[in-house]
Amino acid sequence: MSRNLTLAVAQVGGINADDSKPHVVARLIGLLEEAAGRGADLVVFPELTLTTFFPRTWFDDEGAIDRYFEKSMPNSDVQPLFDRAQQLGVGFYLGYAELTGGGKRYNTAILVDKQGSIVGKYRKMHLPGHADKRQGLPNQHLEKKYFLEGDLGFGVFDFHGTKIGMCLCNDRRWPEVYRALALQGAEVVLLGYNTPDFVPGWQEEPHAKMFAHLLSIQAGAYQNSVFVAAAGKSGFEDGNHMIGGSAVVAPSGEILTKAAGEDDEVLVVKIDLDMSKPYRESVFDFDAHRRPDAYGIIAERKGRGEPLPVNFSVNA
Ligand code: CDV
Repeated sequence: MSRNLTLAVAQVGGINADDSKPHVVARLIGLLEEAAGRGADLVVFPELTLTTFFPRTWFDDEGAIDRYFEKSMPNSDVQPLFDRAQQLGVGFYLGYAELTGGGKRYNTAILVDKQGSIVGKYRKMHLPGHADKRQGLPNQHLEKKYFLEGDLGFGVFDFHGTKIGMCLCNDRRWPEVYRALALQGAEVVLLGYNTPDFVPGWQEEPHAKMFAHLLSIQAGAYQNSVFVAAAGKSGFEDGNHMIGGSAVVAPSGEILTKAAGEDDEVLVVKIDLDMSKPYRESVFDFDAHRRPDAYGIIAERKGRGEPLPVNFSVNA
């Protein structure tokens, strides 16, 4: 008997700095209702869903960023989303800026089950950008200034019988992320992202940005026999453009569904979780074929200044 999960990806068009959180949450509830109406079990929202992508802005007044951070979750602004999801019997993944009681700031995602309980949490590990103020540029990318590196590792969480891994935006470009999750048995990897056209020091043609985004999630899915569900905040936000391309990818690496535009858009796809089996039991049977003993051997020996294996030759 096949094991199915109906996955929804809620792409969110731009959110401007003066959009209030209740207004944003009402918008998310609209997307959630559409997804639930189309049979979704789980809805994926983007990274930093509740606010504009504020790391593009340098604030001289450190306190000015506080309004973008959530001091608790759920809180009074976000509770209506939790309540509506629980009423509809649908779970969700939500990215937001977290400020802990101890004053630490993280770029965070949570997984909420169909009963409205938070059953998983992830704090972004690969923080791109810089911490210094770059002069003469249209915008900054200050994730290294505003967030600490995540301290929770890459966890896998149970969502009503499905094993879910989570990551955020830049994480999707790092193959180790999917592998760390797949080695723990993840079946579906959830990803929220904000990918601006302009990133200081990282120039790519717009078409190359979309290509690299899709390449990363398709390769991650295929090489690890997982589904990847990616939700972007996209389009124009405070005058800055971010790519769309929200999508669901199968363990074959094929795109099952992809956003048509850059506005609010709900994608729904019913997946058969056992589709990963033929891959996991053959070409990507990790226990049978992976060679963790071999991968590090040359690099590690070189790093330690030790001689290479006697017969080692680059031409061997
Ligand atoms: N929010 C992100 O992590 N953005 C990065 C880049 C564009 C800085 C990304 O990998 O999409």
